[in-house]
Amino acid sequence: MEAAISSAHASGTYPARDELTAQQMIEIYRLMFLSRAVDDREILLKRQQKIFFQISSAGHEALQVGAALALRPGYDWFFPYYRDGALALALGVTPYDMMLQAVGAASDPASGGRQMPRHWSSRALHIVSTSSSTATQLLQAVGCGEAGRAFSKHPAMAAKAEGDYRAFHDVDFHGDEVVLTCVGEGSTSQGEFWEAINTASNQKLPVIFLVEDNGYAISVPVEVNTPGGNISRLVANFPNFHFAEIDGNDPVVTIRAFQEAAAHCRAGLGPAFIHGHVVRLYSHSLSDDDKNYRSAAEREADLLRDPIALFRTRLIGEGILTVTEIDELEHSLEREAAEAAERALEAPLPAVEGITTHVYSEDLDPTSASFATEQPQAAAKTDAAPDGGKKRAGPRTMAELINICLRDEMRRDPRIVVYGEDVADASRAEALAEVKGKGGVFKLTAGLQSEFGSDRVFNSPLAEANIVGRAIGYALRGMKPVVEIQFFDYIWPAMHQIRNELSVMRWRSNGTWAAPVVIRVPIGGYLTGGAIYHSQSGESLFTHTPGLRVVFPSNALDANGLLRTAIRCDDPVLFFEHKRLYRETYGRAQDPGPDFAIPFGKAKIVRPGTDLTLVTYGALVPRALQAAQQAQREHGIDTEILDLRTLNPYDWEAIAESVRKTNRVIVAHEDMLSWGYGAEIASRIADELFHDLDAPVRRIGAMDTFVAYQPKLEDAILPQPETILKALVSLKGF
Ligand SMILES: Cc1ncc(C[n+]2csc(CCOP(=O)(O)OP(=O)(O)O)c2C)c(N)n1
Ligand SMILES: [Mg+2]
Repeated sequence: MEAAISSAHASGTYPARDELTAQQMIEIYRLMFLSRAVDDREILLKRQQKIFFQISSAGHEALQVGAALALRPGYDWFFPYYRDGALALALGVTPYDMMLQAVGAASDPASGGRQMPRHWSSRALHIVSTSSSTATQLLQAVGCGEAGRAFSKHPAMAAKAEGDYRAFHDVDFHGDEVVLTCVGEGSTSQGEFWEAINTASNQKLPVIFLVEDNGYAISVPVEVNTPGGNISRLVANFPNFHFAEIDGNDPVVTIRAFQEAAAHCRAGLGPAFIHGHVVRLYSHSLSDDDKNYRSAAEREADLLRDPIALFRTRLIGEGILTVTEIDELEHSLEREAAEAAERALEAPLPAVEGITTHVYSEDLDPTSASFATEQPQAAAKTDAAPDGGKKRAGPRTMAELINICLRDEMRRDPRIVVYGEDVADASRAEALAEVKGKGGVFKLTAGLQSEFGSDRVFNSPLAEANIVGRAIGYALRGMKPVVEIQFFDYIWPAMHQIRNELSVMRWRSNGTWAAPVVIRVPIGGYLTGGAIYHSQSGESLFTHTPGLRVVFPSNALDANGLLRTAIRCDDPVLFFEHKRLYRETYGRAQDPGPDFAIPFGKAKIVRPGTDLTLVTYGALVPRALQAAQQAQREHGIDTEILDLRTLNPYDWEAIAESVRKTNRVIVAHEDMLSWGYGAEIASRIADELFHDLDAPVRRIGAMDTFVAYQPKLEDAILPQPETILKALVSLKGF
């Protein structure tokens, strides 16, 4: 891409107004006017139906140009939002880049035609890929700031390594770097806004939050979103912040404000909050008409505060430019925008064949042989499990082998951080002299803080979007967050970050950015008393999300080997851990050692058989084994059981091979039957293996309801070994 740093930056950091040269004043005007000219040209193209969407920066230019000129592209980090055209331009995105976005050209540097225009992205400038979701970027900015601090404090973390995701993530950082993230005033109503300033404040992170307050969120005026109508008043008590509420229509004021904010952040004093009052001169977007909800008087009052008109008058009034000179400058900028548009309209469009490129990493394939070290190493040493288990040899539980894998990987890879609710041994680390430590409600992270310190293992606030949003920010910088959502039942506040950000980051940025986060999630029922909020399943909601890898081990050894692959690979992974299996006698194993990995997408035949195939995973594996043994004993039915182990990718070849042999198949899972994971597998079997089937494809799943507290109800709701036995007998007799 054309990532030329604008001439304003090339001339260095801007001085305060009384020191701004005439040349710098003209440069500010040039950037503001160019931004407006690009907006206006895009609007024309949209009216001519040559592009398909437009959303402008009109009225926000002085605020955004001020921000850009006070900061350093390619050094500081930027998490903008869709209205930040002038910011992007002033950071170094060119009008041609913008027009390529508008057209949706193959060479659109932000997304290759995948995203709407004005969804920015430039690795060279450190502009992280932007989504349409309001406020998700704020938590990512916080994680980015944390990562920068971690690298500065522990430079060894940045070391390059071959053989895992680190080979594809070069790290750059500066001890005094700043992160800027921008948001509209309406979007400050999102919970994630508050979650972000919470952590930035608490950790004194060098993040500048810019609220661009144009008084409207589409048609909703500020007083509806913000009690009292002023966000500055509401945030004023957050500690460690530098606050500034400013007139965002005057670029001299805005540059000064951002310089002061950046100085506060660079000095390590904490985050900054800049609340800029601006005007929205055009409607929300070209799909909106503000005449439908704003009075004429109000719109006209905004026009009088147009930052470009005001600055134009000032340049002329101060004798910096004559009317003729400024007219000439404006004409040349309009021509620049028009020429950029003409060139972009000629640019080749993206090829249809490339649509699925970058859904997953193109560099590191977690199904590949490099992850196939499945032969466990020679008998493990008798190290104590970090959760304080007694020194002993012998088989380990799934909980222990997950804990051991985390420990081994953290020893090997300094870029791993582990956090979530209650995962630390003790946030007040001094207490560890006299207490054992918590280490997770299921003790899966026990001992990790004690060994690796509080910079690498720590508690998050009780806020799931906070956990995942920050993890994305960490991962964008090349770190490996392995975070925990305490119970699957509480993953929903993070769903927005997972579905609209984590999974899509690589695809939407056309391979420029990636967020290979691991999210460990205890899941499932059969707990006796877990009920609705501690026993649900729901994995198909995540397998229905492209971009995510979904893992669901049924035993200790698989959990250990698959978690290692999850951590080393370069895709985001949802790692489901069945709570009932954590300490089960079934599936215990010796510690296989620190290099044991299992590739994704390889099912395991846990019981070979000839009469029919049972495809399953998770807690149904031991239940299926029990049913199959009984079926053999009492009915002479020889069942082959396939444990899928990973749900996306899944091992279609193994399923097909088994079905071709047995000609009968049942897909069984703990999750609800309707629209469940089995529906997809059953449908594909019916479609592709129709001629190999001697009987219909059957499915087993929970009743289409929630998991109940009373064990009698839970037993009836979830599939039991008897349910499976019945299905085996029925299908064999079909
Ligand atoms: C999570 C989410 N909800 C709703 C929308 C639809 N939407 C897009 S912009 C917008 C208004 C945003 O207003 P504000 O934050 O004030 O920013 P402005 O557009 O005024 O700059 C809404 C509701 C969205 N993009 N994301
Ligand atoms: Mg607004």
